[in-house]
Amino acid sequence: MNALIKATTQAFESKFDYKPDTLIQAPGRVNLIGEHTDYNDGFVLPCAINYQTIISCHKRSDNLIRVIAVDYDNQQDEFSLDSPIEKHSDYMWANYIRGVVKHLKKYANNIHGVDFAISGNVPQGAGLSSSASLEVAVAKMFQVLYNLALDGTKLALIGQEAENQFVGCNCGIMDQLISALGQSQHALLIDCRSLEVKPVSIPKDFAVVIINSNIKRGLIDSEYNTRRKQCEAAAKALGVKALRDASLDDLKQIESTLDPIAYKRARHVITENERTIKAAQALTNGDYKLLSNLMAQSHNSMRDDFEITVPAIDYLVEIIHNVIGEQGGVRMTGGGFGGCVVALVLKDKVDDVKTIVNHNYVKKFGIKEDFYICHPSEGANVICL
Ligand code: GAF
Repeated sequence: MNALIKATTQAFESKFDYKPDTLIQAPGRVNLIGEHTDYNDGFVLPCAINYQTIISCHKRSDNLIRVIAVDYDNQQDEFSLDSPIEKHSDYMWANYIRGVVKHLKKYANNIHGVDFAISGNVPQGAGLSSSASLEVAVAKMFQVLYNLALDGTKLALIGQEAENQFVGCNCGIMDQLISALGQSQHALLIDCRSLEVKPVSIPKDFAVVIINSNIKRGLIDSEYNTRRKQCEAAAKALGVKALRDASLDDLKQIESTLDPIAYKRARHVITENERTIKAAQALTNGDYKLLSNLMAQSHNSMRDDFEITVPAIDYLVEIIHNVIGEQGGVRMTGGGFGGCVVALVLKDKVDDVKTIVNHNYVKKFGIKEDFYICHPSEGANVICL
């Protein structure tokens, strides 16, 4: 984090010729269980991680927004709050910022301009929510600089609105919400309908290990939208508002009339909701055998029913499961089609996991993995030096 603070502060000073007075951070996330359930009004169990977006900033007295993207060769964007905010024609990164500002303006009419510099170390395109952390960091910056009466949930909703309506990705609320509300040493059980959150303690002797397959997440946008439509079709056939409202028995009753693919998608969501609630309970009770089984079932369901895993990810899950057994759990995390595996591992087993993956993964798939040993972290806040 110190390197990011230094880089953003230096970029700010050299471009704007004065010193920033506020530092903001917003984390990426890893989801322990509850995949593709958020947009079905269901349950998720993510934790914020100690990889984040950092912003060095200072408010302005006029209505200009000036921003430097340190990680994109110090590219710069500039726009005014006085004009309609349109998409940037060249810089994709700028659209996350423009989108947040455009949507934030609807809920805060007393904001003015800001100068800021951004950098982050959440791996991009790995399913660890680098974009959500950027959106939430920008929303948090305005909230802090202009003392806005918007809580973390509202900031997350603004980030999601920006992503859905401005960037054009139809994501659920999980990523922004955990980036805004994460708690140190806890995962959050989130009810994605009521947006109620319940902290679930992660035992100190466990590490949250993320293994990046480095498989580029191809087709993620189109496949994500297809999955959403299939879930909506299943909910409609069941006569419920969202799959959250259906049971496995309800689903079985309409099996003969439902498209078989929609049936499998719905079965994943319905069973994943049950597993997520049970997993939160298992963590609370210290029942790691149950947690291990639930994470294994979750992975199999993503592989067989939701069909969002790839062979390299299935392989990583299999070899890691063989090492940790029933003392912890492992599964793919995030939207799917590549990306990362998450493992809850006893700290004294972390080296064994690294060794088995180091020895086998590159040999079999010709790609080198990356490891991130994480700890569950605080959501978006002001960094006090
Ligand atoms: C992506 C989305 F952004 C989330 O809202 C969620 O649906 C997730 O995929 C799958 O669980 O991260």
